[in-house]
Amino acid sequence: MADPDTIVAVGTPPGPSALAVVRLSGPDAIPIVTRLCPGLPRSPEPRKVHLTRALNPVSREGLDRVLVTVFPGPESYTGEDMAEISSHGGWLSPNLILEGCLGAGARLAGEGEFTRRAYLNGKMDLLQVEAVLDLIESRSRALHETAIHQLERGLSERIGSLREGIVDLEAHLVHHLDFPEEDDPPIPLEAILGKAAELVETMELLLRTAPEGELLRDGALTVLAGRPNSGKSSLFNALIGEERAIVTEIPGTTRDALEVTVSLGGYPFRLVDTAGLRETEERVEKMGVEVARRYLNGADVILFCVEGARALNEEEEGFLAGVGDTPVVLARTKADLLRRVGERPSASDGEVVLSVQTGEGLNDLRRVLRNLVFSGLVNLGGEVPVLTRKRHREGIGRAREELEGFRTGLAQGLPAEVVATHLRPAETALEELLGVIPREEILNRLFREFCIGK
Ligand SMILES: Nc1nc2c(ncn2[C@@H]2O[C@H](COP(=O)(O)OP(=O)(O)OP(=O)(O)O)[C@@H](O)[C@H]2O)c(=O)[nH]1
Ligand SMILES: [Mg+2]
Repeated sequence: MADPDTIVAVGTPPGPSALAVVRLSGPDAIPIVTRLCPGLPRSPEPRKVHLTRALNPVSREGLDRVLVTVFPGPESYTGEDMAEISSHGGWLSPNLILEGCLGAGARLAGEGEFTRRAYLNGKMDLLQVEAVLDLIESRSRALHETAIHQLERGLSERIGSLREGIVDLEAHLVHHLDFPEEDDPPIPLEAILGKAAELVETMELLLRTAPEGELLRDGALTVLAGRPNSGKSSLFNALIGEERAIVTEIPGTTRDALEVTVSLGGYPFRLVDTAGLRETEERVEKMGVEVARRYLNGADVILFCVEGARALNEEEEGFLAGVGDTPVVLARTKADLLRRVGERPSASDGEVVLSVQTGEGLNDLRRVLRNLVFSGLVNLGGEVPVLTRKRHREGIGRAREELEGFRTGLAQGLPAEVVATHLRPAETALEELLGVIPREEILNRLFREFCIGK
């Protein structure tokens, strides 16, 4: 590989803040930072913080008082020589320092280029790269925890040991083949079959986390639905903790669908408030009802609002009968009004009695939603690494299929050299998951999601 450029970026978001960090990586990272900060020793002590002044290397004008740390490669994030300059935040300091670095010979980093270099230099595998992205973007504790676990190689180690298991199978099989027929083979066929079954089982355990794991990244699409005036927008506002949707006593208030991602009980939900469902000739409301139906078609869960204790009318029963497999939580709204008449519905499974006025039932609702959508992950309690991307599901799915082909073939008495052809593709699928061999198109797709400075 050609000697890479030295890249630079501001690693913190723009705007007023106490601190900002400009980072450099590449062969000239340390010379550039010593040019920018002439008060630094020529070879600053690694990983030690130096308080000094940053000057524009050309005009010599003072830029800020800064803290500088250098990380000579390979013991750095990217594996290259790196330097970090902590300055005051705001619009100017970090950008003037950035310009100074550019003037001293660095190039502006591309999206995710620091992490790309870390990967290409073997500092992290592809699953860890994805975890960096999830960690930065997570808005719920559940995704955050999963990302940290992945970053600490939780998933990588599991995949790594699956891959070793397959390599072992290959070795056993070779042994089995080489053995003269008259003697007992050192590893009986049953043992090989048993090991293959174990590997398939582990893969299936991982695959079972995928549907909920993938929802951790986007949030479960949760659509509020119900008759006009049933309290959908009020509940939406209460759950997001902000008065985002307009609430009035006039039926048919909401027209546009409003969408906000929130964490409920530590898990991410994409809440959508929609227009109340009813037959209407009013043009705008009718369009709102259409939009509501489109959202409902894609919903992971429906939060169906009905006022108080009243029985569902025919229209509502019809709606619920038509939602197919989509899980429904029935929110019995405006419970504070019920208390006055002393008539309360008894909460049952999938039903929550609540009031946005008193706040009663809201925590129950959060818990019910979490347990309904993320029951698998809640029950696993972090004991199994979670697959959070389609790429993970497809990779392990392919490996599982090949291994299953191997196992059934062997069990049916197909010759060992024939069934052995399943093992290499299974291994390759897992290697691609770890990114053992960099593939340009996978990298490009992934790093497009990053912003500059990561
Ligand atoms: N007392 C009481 N009133 C509520 C409660 N929730 C909603 N309301 C009232 O019910 C009326 C309708 O509430 P919205 O939240 O606008 O109902 P909606 O289902 O969004 O109605 P549309 O947008 O027209 O479909 C408003 O006057 C709210 O103040 C509650 O918990 N208690
Ligand atoms: Mg509304």
